[in-house]
Amino acid sequence: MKKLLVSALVILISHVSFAQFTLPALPYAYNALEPGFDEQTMQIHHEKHHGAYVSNLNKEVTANPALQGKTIEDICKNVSKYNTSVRNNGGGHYNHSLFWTILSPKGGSPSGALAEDINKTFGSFDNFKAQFSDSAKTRFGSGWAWLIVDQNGKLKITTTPNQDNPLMDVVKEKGTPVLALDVWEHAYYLKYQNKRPDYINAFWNIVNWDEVNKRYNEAKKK
Ligand code: MN3
Repeated sequence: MKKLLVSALVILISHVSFAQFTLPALPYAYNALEPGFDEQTMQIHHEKHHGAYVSNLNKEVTANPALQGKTIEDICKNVSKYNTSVRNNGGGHYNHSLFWTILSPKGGSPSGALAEDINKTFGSFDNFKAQFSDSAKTRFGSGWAWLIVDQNGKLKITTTPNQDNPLMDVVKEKGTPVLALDVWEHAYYLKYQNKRPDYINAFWNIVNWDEVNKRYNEAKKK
């Protein structure tokens, strides 16, 4: 019996040590972003969709020693070295981890250097919102809209298909993401059905601009 317990424990510990990536807890309750992002969508999106990216990515890590000990940023930056499952699930994990942190029930607007840069680059905050919304609306199929600091330190709006992101060495427009919007149907279909523009409008009321400011300042230092 004792032996059995010990081997069960060993199996458990070795299993845990292989979980290189974990599903991060949301920094707010599932219903905190209501009415814009509804509770049921948030729960399924976080637990089931993001959860699946994490567990599939961990399966790839177990199968491929080259991934072991690597950060998710590192994997994204060198994603051309790995298979499609790493690209899709690694991207899915990075993108959603970022997405949850740039949302907040508080809302608000950009401030400081980011606000100035947005005005300088896009003319005004309203122009920026219009251009970003338009990119998000017209991203065909599943994908993401981004505000990035590009390799020349300039703000830029981009989109990527599937779970690709601007860190990846396979995308055309590279940079450090500071704001992200998931435009997969799973992000909005329960509440908004086919009305992606309504979901995008709701997004603007729940952006965590403190976090976006922080990401912008860090990206500019690079
Ligand atoms: Mn998603």
